[in-house]
Amino acid sequence: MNTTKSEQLFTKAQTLIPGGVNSPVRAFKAVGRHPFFVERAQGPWIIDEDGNKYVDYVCSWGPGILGHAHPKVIEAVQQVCAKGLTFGAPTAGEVELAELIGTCVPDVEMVRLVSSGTEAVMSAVRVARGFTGRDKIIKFAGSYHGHSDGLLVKAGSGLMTQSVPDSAGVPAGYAASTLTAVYNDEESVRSLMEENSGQVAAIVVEPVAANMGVVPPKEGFLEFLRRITKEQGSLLIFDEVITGFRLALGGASEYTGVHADLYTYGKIVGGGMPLAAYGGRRDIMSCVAPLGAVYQAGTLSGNPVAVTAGITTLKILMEDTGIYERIDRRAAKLEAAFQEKGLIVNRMGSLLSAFFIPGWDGKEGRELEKKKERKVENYDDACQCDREAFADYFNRMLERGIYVAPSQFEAMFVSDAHSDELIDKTCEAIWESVEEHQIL
Ligand code: KE4
Repeated sequence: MNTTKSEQLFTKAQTLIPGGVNSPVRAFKAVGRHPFFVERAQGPWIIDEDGNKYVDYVCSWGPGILGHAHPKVIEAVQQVCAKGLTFGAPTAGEVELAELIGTCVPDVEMVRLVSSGTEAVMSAVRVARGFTGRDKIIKFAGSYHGHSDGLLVKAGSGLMTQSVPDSAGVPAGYAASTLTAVYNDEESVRSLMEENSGQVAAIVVEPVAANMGVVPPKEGFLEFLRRITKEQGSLLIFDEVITGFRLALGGASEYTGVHADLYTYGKIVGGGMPLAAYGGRRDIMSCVAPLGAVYQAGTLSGNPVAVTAGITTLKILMEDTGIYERIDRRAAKLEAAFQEKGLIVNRMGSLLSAFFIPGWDGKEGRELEKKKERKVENYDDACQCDREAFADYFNRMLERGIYVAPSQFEAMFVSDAHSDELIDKTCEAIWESVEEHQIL
């Protein structure tokens, strides 16, 4: 595969941009090769600067549920651009998008548009603190909620309750108000809530975790979080930046039947443009300035071009909810292909991850207990993966023209543009790529 132009661009980019990329995961460091530079994308295809074509299962980390450059979205964006790119003043489109979000997710009685998922979650947490008058929040090890200081934390060694910064530059003081529990572990949540009774403003959870690989909630886990937050006077925040409008039109709350107090959205809600949102109960959102005392603002919040992409995308999804059955069915085919090769796969709807868990235990080469009993139900489980085996699989898939996320801890996304024929081609590539590993 000729990658000359991408290599030249990457060399130059690294002299101008940290790591040569504008978001770390794009640097392909986990898979030991330089990234390709995208020239254009269409439907399920991404074409790089050297003309290589890939079937894209990253879908820009989630926004691309309709496939790239959907004609209706492109046409709507082109038309609205001609009217001006940004005004810093309210527009009718913002009202329409707010109404559409509330139609899709009735729990979202009021919503504020922002420019990124990070901003949405950061703001939702601030609102929860302002509404409850409490400082502490609980998140889960392995979950990612954007790069705001208070959420760039991880479980401290030893005491699970103490979080430590997960990035340089995050003051210990910020981490101190964030407690870290274990996903799918009710006891870890209960003990934190009891130790910090009356101090927890909110539990922030990915209702289907997708940043440690895909890890669905165990039966009853979300219902437990709903109960214990109510008991403790804390709020429940569903971070649906990935799951929103993907698992169902109403996201995880529709898919699971569990209802949160606040929700955050990104990716799909902006139709691929820089737009995200946070919203929920009217009494809580009434705390947001200028209505209430919780300040949050943004020059490009509710940007008319991004809003148009979001409106067009949501309308397409609302007019053809059959998309969800189609993408779920196709994702199930991929799941089966991985399972036939003995891999552990977690899937929820059109979100899935195959985990490269070593078939052998350490150097002794002793076979682990039967792989089929192995599960990935939290971050510690996910960290057992053989990342070298994953990197080999990634590169073998890329050589076959299939682009999956360049990290074991990211999800595989299926879009409506992935035809059954492409899914079958991908299954063959999986059988060939995984076949050559000795981890099974
Ligand atoms: P952004 O600020 O990247 O728009 O959203 C942050 C965010 C918040 N919540 C969840 C559940 C998320 O997954 C994300 C961002 N997702 C990553 C991929 N897992 C974005 C890709 C990247 O960081 O480049």
